[in-house]
Amino acid sequence: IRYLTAGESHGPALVGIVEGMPAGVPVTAADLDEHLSRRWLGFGRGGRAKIERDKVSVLSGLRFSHTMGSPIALHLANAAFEKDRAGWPEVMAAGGTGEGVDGITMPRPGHADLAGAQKYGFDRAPHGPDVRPVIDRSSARETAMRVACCSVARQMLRALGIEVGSHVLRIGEVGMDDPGLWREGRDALLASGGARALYEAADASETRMLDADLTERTIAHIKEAKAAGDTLGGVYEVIVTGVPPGLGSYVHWDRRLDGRLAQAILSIQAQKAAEVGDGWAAGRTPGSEVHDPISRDARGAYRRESNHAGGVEGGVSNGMPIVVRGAMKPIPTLIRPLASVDLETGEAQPTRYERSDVTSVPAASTVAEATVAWTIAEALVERYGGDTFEDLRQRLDADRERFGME
Ligand code: EPS
Repeated sequence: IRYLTAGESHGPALVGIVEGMPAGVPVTAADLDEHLSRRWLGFGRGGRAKIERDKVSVLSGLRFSHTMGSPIALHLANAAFEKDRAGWPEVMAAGGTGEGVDGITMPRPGHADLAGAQKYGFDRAPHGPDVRPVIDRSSARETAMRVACCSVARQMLRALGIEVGSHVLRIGEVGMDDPGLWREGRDALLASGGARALYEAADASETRMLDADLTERTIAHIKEAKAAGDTLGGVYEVIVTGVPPGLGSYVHWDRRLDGRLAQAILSIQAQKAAEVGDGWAAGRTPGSEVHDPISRDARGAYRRESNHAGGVEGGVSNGMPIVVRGAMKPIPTLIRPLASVDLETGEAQPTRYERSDVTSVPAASTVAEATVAWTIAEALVERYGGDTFEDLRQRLDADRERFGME
């Protein structure tokens, strides 16, 4: 299965194509909209959050609330295109010559601006340098269409009893560093309702954190950062429950599930690190405390008492929940100026402020749910194949029986 997105942040729309989904997967536009609205959760978003509504239009591929096996084409309008008074229809016009449109000549440190302009030649565009094309496609606005596309796969997982959820562990300096403080609460949620219970509990917090006291302290920290003209990054965790053993493979580098999960995280704008299971901590812990002992229950099913591996051993899912964490850098558009150089004059000059978010870690955590869901769905379709959802489900059920999964 694969998907493509197109669209600029301040162009008229985002579009996406999802290809290769089996026929017969139950999906509606409302299912996709639910995850799109979750992407706007979280304290610390800026002015654009008040403008966008993000309701998807399904142009093809679904009939009577099910996939048909044909490509699924999705459309999301950018409300900012019309509603902003920035003249986007002129600035982003597909035709004409662009004469009279001011170029953006100040690359912002931390954005794709300078490297992107050098790559595509916008540092010497027809009417002088203009990094606008880089800004607009590298923007995390694109994640709206990614969430829509990946949510199709996510609905397939849901119909198979596989759920994906996330919660935020840290924003800036405030975080849940001691896993002893939150692991029990998280595991109780997972035991009661799988990863869906986890994301629903996180959604109830303005920072998507499981601890109420920490949510309060984090909101205060975000307010301080905003007052100081600064921005904040953070760390979040994505968990997948209901995954059978056997997804991914150890036989070749690009089939390893853990490598593919890391790509799912690092493919998201502004993410700088990904870890599976104990991740970095495994590098400083002795083997006797890292590896998850194997046992067998009365029914003959293999069990693990712990999950330091994060559900993946040798690049193959082992039947335990998949655990992946991501780290996001602070948003590089700051009120406080950063040192840069004007591409027009070559002179040193501080950056100019544009509208931005103080933090979007809660949003990133929901986008990571989507991209991780896609990776799991892709590995599932590889293993069980199927032009029809029913065939895939029957093969998965047979495996679950074999492995003694309830
Ligand atoms: C973004 C900058 C902001 C965010 C945007 C991502 O947009 P603007 O430049 O129009 O203020 O609001 O996020 C979204 C639009 C979104 O849908 O999440 C950026 O530069 O990445």
